[in-house]
Amino acid sequence: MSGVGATRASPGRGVTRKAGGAPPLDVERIRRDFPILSSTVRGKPLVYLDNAATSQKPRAVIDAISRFYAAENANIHRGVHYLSERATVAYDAVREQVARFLNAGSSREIIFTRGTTEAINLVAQSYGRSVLRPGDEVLITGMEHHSNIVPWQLLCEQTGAVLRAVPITDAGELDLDAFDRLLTGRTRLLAIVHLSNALGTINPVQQLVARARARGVPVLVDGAQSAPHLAVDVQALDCDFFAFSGHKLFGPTGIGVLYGRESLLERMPPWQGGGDMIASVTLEGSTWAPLPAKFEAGTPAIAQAIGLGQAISYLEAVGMDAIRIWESQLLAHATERVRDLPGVRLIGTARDKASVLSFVVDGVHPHDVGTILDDEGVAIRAGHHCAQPVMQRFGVPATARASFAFYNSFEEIEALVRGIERARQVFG
Ligand code: 7TS
Repeated sequence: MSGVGATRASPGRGVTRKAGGAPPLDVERIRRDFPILSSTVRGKPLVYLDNAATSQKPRAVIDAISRFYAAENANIHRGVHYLSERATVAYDAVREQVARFLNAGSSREIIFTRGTTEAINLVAQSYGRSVLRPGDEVLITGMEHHSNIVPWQLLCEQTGAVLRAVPITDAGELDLDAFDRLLTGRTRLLAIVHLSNALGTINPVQQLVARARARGVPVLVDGAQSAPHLAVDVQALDCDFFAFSGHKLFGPTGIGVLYGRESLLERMPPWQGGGDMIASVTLEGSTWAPLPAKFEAGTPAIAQAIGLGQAISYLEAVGMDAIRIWESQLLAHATERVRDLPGVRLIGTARDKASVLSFVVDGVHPHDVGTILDDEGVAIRAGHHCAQPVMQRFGVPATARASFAFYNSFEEIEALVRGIERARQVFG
């Protein structure tokens, strides 16, 4: 590993272990690793509850990126010189790290992309376009982010295939009977969100993958929201594709990951052509590089990959299990406090949820809730969350959404509650 990976943050500082028990988080100490969390906005301490949109970055990530540009910058896979070799080693080491993080069988199964959106488009355009015929079906659900809807709509227009969606219940869970009816001999691909960004629902992905694979249907899992909050094991899930974004996982923007089952990736054609993805080029034709390079045309996001590696190291030092426990406590407390406020309706009350609390307040537009909260230094998101079909299903134009990360505290939930109460006083 190059010097890039040698200086690790010490997230372990932020974690204390109790003998015998689960390791609780020392949130105060963790927060000190995230410079932005000690800032003020509009004269108030920042309360950052918009983690589903993007998460904040620990100093380790910020420093790794600036160190790369200050001391190690070079292009990869092409230079014979010292810096290029080091950058190549550092970049390739992150691929190994991601493979371990997801428990992939091999780093050949890890493709770097710009993010979840690009990863899904890659599967649609490479796998989907080469496999789908008129009348074939792609199955999604009614709780997908637009980035797991629109690429399939484009693909269906290109191929004559048909897009179907599993409906959701009033609680925001998948209708599993409908799922069984919609998964048919015509289904060629199932694309399903792991953790819904608009509702917080955790879908029973392992069970759904088993049902799909029993019928020979490959499955893509949109892990944009799950990877930062749940321990992910792609071999246990047995999915064929899994996508996530670096910037939601405490890493930089501009980098994401597509995990793909090697046997499928081997059969898929490239989706973009250019440097680095070829074995040889003549003016008459070209042959492709082996995995994973076949799917990574052009100079990749090198510094961002290195930042992502640091983010994963940080998360692993804190511990995904400890994170899950703390975030469950936060969500349970926030749910209780917000649900009990007069005039508030929660959107998304699934039995299995994580990190997301969506709600509407009687007589107050979600944008007004967001503006009043912003006045108090509380950052939430108000809108359709790029999940318009979810809004249509629940008959609301938008929701207010607080979304949590492991650095959030119970005090911050009180700030959220005070802000919602104020919004009711001002507008209600
Ligand atoms: N899938 C899900 C479930 C998401 O929540 C998002 C982004 C994406 C895909 C797309 O990720 P990207 O990194 O490629 O843009 N979700 C949100 C959100 O909830 N608020 O802003 C972005």
